[in-house]
Amino acid sequence: MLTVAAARPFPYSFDIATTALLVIDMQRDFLEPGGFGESLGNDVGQLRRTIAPLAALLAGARAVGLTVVHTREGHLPDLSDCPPAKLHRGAPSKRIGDPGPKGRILVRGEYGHDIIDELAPLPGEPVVDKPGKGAFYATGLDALLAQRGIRSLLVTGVTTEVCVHTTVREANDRGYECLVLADCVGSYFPEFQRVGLDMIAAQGGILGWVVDSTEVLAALPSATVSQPSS
Ligand code: TIU
Repeated sequence: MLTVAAARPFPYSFDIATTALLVIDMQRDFLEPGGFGESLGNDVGQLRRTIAPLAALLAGARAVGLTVVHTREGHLPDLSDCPPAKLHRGAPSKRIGDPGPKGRILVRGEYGHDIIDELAPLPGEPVVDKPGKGAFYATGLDALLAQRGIRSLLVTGVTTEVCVHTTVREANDRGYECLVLADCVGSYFPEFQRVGLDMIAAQGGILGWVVDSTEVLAALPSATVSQPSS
């Protein structure tokens, strides 16, 4: 059993064999110009600070053999899995399914829908496509985790208050122990980032735990964490 002493509201313990690193929606549609995130009026540059720490955490997780699961939010080309309420919400400059510089907005199979190059999944790492904000809604994620005996989730990705929060709430209700990595989750709104993380750890960890990724890397077996070559 490994322990992350600095986690709030209290130390978080996990076993490598029963823990997965969950990387939520690190897609061009949210992190690069011309995609869904920007179409909603957001400054996509706000999310990019998550990339370097998440790449380092991914490397550390892979080195010790942690299960890594990626998710992508998006819809079938005919949008049959996109409820009208989602399609028509807000006043975006482009709607889901419209053509954009990186392909049709938030549509599976398009360039913009895929995960950014810096965090590309390795062969064998599951990529769960999801039509909603939560990664458990209308997906096989719960069964995939159960089949591998996963009980604890190290949660990363974007955005903190939307898909990360929804997924943590879904996971918490299903009995998973969620540790959210503060520097590896990002919001378009700095105040939502702070309050979103506070909401998870408040009330004695009502939804889970929060800590920076460096604390998790420090807790992993050191012999197997790769060192930069000199
Ligand atoms: N708009 C926003 O903040 N997020 C999303 O629509 N999806 C995810 O968070 N992945």
